[in-house]
Amino acid sequence: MCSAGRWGLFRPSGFGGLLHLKLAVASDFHFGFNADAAEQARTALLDGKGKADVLLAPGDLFDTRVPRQETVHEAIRIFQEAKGAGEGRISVTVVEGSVERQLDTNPVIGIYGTHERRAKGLTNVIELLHSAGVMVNCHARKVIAEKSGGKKPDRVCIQGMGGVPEEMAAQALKLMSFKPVPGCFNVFMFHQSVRELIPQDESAMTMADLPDGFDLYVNGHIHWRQEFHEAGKHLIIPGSTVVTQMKANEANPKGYYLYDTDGRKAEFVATKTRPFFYRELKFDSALPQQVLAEAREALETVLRTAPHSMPQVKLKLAGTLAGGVPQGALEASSLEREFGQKMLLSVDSQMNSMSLRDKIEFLRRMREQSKSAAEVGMDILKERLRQKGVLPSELPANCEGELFELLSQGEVDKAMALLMVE
Ligand SMILES: [Mn+2]
Repeated sequence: MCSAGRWGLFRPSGFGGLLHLKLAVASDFHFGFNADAAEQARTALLDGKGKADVLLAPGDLFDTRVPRQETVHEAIRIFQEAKGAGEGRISVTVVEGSVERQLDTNPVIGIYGTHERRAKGLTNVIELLHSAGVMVNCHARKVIAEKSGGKKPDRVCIQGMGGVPEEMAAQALKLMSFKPVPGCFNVFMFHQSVRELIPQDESAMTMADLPDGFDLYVNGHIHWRQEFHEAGKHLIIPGSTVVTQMKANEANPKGYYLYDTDGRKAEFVATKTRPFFYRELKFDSALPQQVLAEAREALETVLRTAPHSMPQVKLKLAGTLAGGVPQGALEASSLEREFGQKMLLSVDSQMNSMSLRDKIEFLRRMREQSKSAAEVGMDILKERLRQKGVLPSELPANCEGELFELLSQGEVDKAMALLMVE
């Protein structure tokens, strides 16, 4: 089982010849998120197994810290099926400190992400599967995959760090001081946000924080695929295999990266997933029936594009309703009922009943009459009450100020109580 320090001291023999290893990198399966998660992960892993020698999975393989046993069971069966890429020519050695263990299979090599991470002292599900021999948890270990059959053995060494809170990533990488292994093609696997790619994430680590000298860096966490070169570092992020956030950039094809160590090239392989469409419609002073008609048309077009596929659709409605039309008049949820048999529809209605014109009018009044926002607000409240047919004489004497005050602070019950007096 344990060879005598074969990798512990690392043979200095430089690697000279061509490498002919293929790596498949698939990530963020989010097992347990929905029914698509397991099926789409399986499709990507088995397709990768057919084309690559080594399968890598950089984190968020499960959706929750303590997944249901049914979910774990389903994942185990998929990981078992995915074992054995490279047609029996790959031998895998796991190095942990000074202990080396050669495996009798070629399992998926992964790490835990932010979704599986648990507090110190508690077991995360990726480590659980590692102990059970279902997959390899690469966190703080070296995993060497060696391909036999050529003139010289081709070796790839994978090292990695499981997900940590973003603000701790740079420090954690420094403390773990990862070093590439001579004689191997070196891969570094992690699961973090990267500031160069997500600039709004100010706590995120940067490319410079990654350990130097690795031939390839693979990351999970970001759900849409990216390939990035920065200061000699080649980073690939395959994105998730399932749509979890329903953002516009999740509508791009999903799949995995196939990386060839020979040409040092990554190729994205799209795999079959439930089609996902993101549609955003903008309106200006529209009537509810106009909004619904346009929305229906957009959804019908989606159905024509992806017939018989039960697509997942996110429809965002933005802009303004015609003046005087209350927000409640737009029944966007009726669309979900109407199309529910043909698609997995989620409508996000952000229609505002104050039109741009109204907003400009509001600001103009504030400036011209040099009134405070509260005073202008009270004028508008009076106007709206008049529109509703409520005459000032019908209100309790001099209550508008108090009524406005209560409404502006969200004290609806107290405002109601005020109107109930007398
Ligand atoms: Mn994720």
